[in-house]
Amino acid sequence: MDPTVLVLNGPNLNLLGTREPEIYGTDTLDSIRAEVETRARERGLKADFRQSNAEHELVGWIQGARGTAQGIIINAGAYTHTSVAILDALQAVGLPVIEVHLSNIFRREDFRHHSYISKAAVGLVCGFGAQSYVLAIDAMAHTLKSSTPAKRAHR
Ligand code: CA2
Repeated sequence: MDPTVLVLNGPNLNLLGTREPEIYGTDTLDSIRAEVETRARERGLKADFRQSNAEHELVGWIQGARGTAQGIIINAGAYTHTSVAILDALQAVGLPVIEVHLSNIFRREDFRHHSYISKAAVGLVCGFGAQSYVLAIDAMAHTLKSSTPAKRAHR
């Protein structure tokens, strides 16, 4: 069975495509979902794509990934900069995590320069709009491939 990647989206990302296109682009979250699902299939993965405005729901989904998903891609939205609870959940679940942002958070306000999520992440993709998610799928496919026992044995 194809490995499952949980793709989580935090608060206000449901508004994509309706406001602030100069920062976040014109893609809607539904169109990003379609792109992510297609790329995941091409890379031999299954994407489980979700969005919530509630921190506790995101924490619950991360906890539930143990035993059901092989990796997590997360755009935690504003919780990126505030949530120790999401960091703790990501560290507890012990799966490879890739952090994603549509915008380049380092070109923006100072308060966006710090991410709690990064501490739990293998890596970070930001600044490429919807393409950040597609690149993160590629990075996750690579990460999962290089951590399979068969591959490790050949190193
Ligand atoms: O660039 C990103 O992906 C962010 O995670 C987006 C968050 C922001 O707080 C982070 O600093 C960077 C905000 C998501 C809000 O999305 C909206 C979309 C359309 C209209 C209004 C907000």
